Amino acid sequence: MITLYGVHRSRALRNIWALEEMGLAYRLVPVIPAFRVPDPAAPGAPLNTRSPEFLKLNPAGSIPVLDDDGVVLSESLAINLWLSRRCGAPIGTNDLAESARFAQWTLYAATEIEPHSHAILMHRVQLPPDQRDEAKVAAAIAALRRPLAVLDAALAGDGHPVGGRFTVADIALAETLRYALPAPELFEAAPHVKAWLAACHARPAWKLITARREAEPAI
Ligand SMILES: N[C@@H](CCC(=O)N[C@@H](CS)C(=O)NCC(=O)O)C(=O)O
Repeated sequence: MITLYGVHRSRALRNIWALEEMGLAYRLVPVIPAFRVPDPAAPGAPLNTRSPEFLKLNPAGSIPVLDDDGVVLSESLAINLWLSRRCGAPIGTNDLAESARFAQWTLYAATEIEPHSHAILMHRVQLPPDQRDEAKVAAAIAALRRPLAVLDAALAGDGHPVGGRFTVADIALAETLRYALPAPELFEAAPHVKAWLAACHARPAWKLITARREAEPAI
């Protein structure tokens, strides 16, 4: 049995997306980021990332965590790489070379894209207005121009980063790039990326999980 600890309004969304695309049965245990809970240590507080029982699962104190029949993993993108082996094609793979390419693009997403796209999301959307810094947004946009050009060229071939089909590599890239959407000028300069991301977001699994995400309480 697969258990995923997290909520849709978090990086667990990329694992929920993969699980839905793969058609794997799973149980979702809501664990809320502690910073959204007014008093995370209060008796009766909802299960959160500072709850002692959750810290036993992930001492790093962050969601998501996956428990797949006793294989307990943290790090959202590593979880999707595990799932890709577990379920095989078409979303995953059991082919060694393809698996390496999934890792390549997943690490590219984690190291070259997410730090900058996350800065855009924070400073254009999530932080209170008095804490936003447009200089940080400008630096993040500048840093993302090359990765977007690299991905644009990769997508110009068969429309996907790996294997000519939608895979966990698409999920890693789409979910990290989504944070940069508040900087639309980046996507205007990368037309293949823009069209590919729209196609990712037109998928039935994405529509299902974003509807659930909207219905989820804001804390
Ligand atoms: N690199 C980690 C980041 C996990 C992470 O930062 N999760 C956030 C929610 S999106 C969290 O749990 N924050 C809770 C906290 O900092 O207490 C991953 O991709 O899984």
